[in-house]
Amino acid sequence: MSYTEEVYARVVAQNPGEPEFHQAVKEVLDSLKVVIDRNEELYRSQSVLERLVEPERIISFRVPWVDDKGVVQVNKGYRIQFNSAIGPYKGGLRFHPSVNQSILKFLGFEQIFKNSLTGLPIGGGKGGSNFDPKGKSDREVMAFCQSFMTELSKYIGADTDVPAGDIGVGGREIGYLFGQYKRVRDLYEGVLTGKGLTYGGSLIRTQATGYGVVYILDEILKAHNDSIAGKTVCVTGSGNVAIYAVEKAEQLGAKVVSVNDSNGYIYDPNGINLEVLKDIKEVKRGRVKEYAERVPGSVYTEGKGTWTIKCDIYLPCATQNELDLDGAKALVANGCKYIIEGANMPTTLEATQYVMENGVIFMPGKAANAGGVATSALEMSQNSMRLSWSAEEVDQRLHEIMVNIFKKVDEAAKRYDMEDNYVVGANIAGFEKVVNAMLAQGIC
Ligand code: NDP
Ligand code: 2IT
Repeated sequence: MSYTEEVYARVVAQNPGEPEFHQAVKEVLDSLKVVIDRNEELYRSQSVLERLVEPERIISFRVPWVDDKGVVQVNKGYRIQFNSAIGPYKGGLRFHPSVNQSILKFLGFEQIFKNSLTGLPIGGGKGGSNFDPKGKSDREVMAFCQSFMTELSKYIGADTDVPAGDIGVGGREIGYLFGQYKRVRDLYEGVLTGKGLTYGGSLIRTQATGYGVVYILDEILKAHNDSIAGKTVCVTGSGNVAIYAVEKAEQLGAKVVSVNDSNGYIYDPNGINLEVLKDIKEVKRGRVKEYAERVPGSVYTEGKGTWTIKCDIYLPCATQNELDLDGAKALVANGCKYIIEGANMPTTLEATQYVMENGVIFMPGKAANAGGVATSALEMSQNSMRLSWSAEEVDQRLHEIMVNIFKKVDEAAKRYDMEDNYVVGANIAGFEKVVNAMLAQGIC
C-alpha cells in the first residue's frame, strides 16, 4: 500500500460514520500521491499526512435558546480548528439542519488547501450548527446567535480564529454574532468577516465568492481559446454564491437559464432576471418557486434536475454532493463543456471522474470558490489597518487573486504531466505551501 492509501485507510478506520470527511480526504490524498511518492521518506518520517488529516482542535458545545413560544430549544454548536500552519484558522459558519461533525470536518479540511491557494496568510477552519434559520423570526435568530457566540467567543479572536458566513449565515447572522462577541469579550476587533459596511465590513465581500467563480471561469475559457460571451449557463442554488455568480456571468455576456433551491428549479430561457431573484431571496427570504409566478416565460419544476437543462457551462453553487453520476451523464450527453464548482464539494467522486473522462473541463470548489475567503482575508487586513478600501480596489485585488489561483493550479497540473487536471493541480498547489510551513515549524 502506498503512504497515501495507508493514511486514507487510517482515516476511515479512525473516523467512523463520517462519509463526507472520508470523501474530501480521498480526493486530496489521491491527488497528492504523485507528490508524496517523490518524497515519501521525508513525509513518512515526519508523519506529515497523519498530522494533516487530524484537526488541531474540535470544539463542540450546547446552544440553548428560547423560541417565540417561550420554549427552550437546544442545538449543537461546533468549531473545527483544522490547521494553523500558514495563519489563524479561517472559514465560515454553517447553520443548516444537516450540519454534523462529518460535514464540518470535510469543510474544514477543504478550507486548508483553499486558503493556501489564495496566497494569503490564513489557516483552515469551519464551524456551525444544526440550527435551521428557515422560518425563524429575527428575534429567534438573534437569540440563537447570541447563545452560540457566548460559548464560541472563548475560542476565537482576530489573531486566533476568524469565522465568517456559509450556508444559512449571511449579513443578519454575522451582525448578531459580532454584537455578542463585542459584548462578552469587550473587544472591538475583526473577529468575523462578512460584517456590515457600517461596522468594519469590506466592500465586495458579499459579491466575492460568486464573482470569483466567474473570474476563474473566464481564465479557464481564455486558456482554452474560448470566452463567456454568448454561452448558456446553468447555476444551482439561489443563495449568496449563486446570485453573484449569475450577476457576473450576465455582466460578461452569458445567458444564465436556471437557478434552484432545495424544493425545485427554475428554467428561464430568456435569462434570469436578477432584480426579481434578489428581491425574492435577499429581501423577502422566499422560495425560487415565486420567480415563475413573477417572470413570464419561466418555468418552475418541483424536485431535483437542473442538469437536464442543456447548457455549455454548469456552476453548482448550492451544497455538497448535489451533482451525482446520473446528473453528470445528463450534462455530458447534452454537450456541457465546463463545470466550475461554486459550492464546496458539490460533485460526487464518481461524477467528477465521469465528467473529466468525458472531456469536460472541471475546476474544483477549493480553487473556484476561494474568492470569498480571499476577500475575507482582505477584510481582515483592512480591519488591522483600521481603514477601508474602495469597491474598485477590492474587486481588482479579488480578480488578481483568482487569476493567480488559476495560474498556480494550471502550472501544478502541467508540472506533473496532467494538463487540464485541475483537481490534481489545485490539491498539489494548495498542499505545497502548507506542507512547507508544517515541516519548518517542527512537530506540532
Ligand atoms: P446560502 O445559504 O446563501 O444559499 C444556499 C443555497 O443552496 C440555497 O439556495 C439553498 O436552498 C441551497 N441548499 C442548501 N442546502 C441544500 C441542500 N441540502 N439541498 C439542496 N439545496 C440546498 O449559502 P451560500 O450561497 O453562502 O453557500 C452555497 C455553497 O457555497 C455552500 O456549499 C458553501 O459552503 C459554499 N461557499 C460559500 C461561500 C460564501 O462566501 N458564502 C464561500 C465559498 C463556498 P434552500 O434555501 O432551499 O436551503
Ligand atoms: O467555504 C468558504 O470558503 C466560506 N464559506 C467563506 C469563508 C470565509 O472565511 O470567508
